[in-house]
Amino acid sequence: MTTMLTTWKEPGHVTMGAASTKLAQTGSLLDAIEAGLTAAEDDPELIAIGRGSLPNSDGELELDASVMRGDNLDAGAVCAMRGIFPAISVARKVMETTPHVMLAGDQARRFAIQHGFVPENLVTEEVCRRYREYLVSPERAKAYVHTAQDNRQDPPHDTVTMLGLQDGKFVAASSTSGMPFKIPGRVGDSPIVGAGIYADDEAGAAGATGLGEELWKACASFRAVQNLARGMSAQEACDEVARHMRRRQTKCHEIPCVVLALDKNGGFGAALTTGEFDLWVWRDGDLECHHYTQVQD
Ligand code: SD4
Repeated sequence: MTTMLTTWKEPGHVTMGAASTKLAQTGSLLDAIEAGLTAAEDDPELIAIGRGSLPNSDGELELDASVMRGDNLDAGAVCAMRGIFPAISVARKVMETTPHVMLAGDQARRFAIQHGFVPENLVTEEVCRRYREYLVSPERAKAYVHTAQDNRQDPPHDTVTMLGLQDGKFVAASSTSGMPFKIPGRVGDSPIVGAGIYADDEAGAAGATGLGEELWKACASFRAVQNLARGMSAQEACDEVARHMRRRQTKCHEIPCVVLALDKNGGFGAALTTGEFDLWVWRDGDLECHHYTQVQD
């Protein structure tokens, strides 16, 4: 039995399609999750991950990605890496070929080039257009990406975080361009083990998406996995994290912070501090989309 979870409506569709195809070809959960995130990074329509995603305040894309396996707690990550696709594959290379967990910025890019990745310009025409809008009206551009309050239809968030369980083994991974128009060099929760992802075969896996600063302060993913280790269901584990965040961190009342989890029985859950969220769940060929709203205090 294999179960995979992935975040947000739009990128989730792209991600699960590629991940399930890869799973059928290779049988490897790690390969499947890498393929899912790679497909989302490659899609220029998705504005929060990889090619065509929203830039920092200098107009440059700085990408964050991470992967962790629950069998041995190995992990790899890159942060603030420019002009390399796919970031998730560089994170996997860090995990599999170095003694380190994370490489940052231009040195992550250098490592990637040394391992055969080809530098390229991931900034599309649409990114340039949105960046020009940001230069004209920074507050409006930021308000839009945080709340979609100007009624445009496209989603304000679509960082992709994936969790998987196959024969008792967990994988967690995430890829993102981070918060749009961030200060150059800013790194969010997504590449941080314990914040954006965590996996431990003794308990389960968890991941996060949303306002990275708050998710990181809460160590949201580690906290959710600790809850699983204490015997909570995946839904209870996520609810506890979201409630704790709402109680302790007022900034997460304004901008969604989402945590998702997968337990040893394949049970899943998600909870968020405000707003709405869609989670895709794939189980041995069956795909469902679950909708969530703000956790009850
Ligand atoms: C970050 N957590 O860099 C990411 C952003 C995100 O959907 O998840 N957006 O803070």
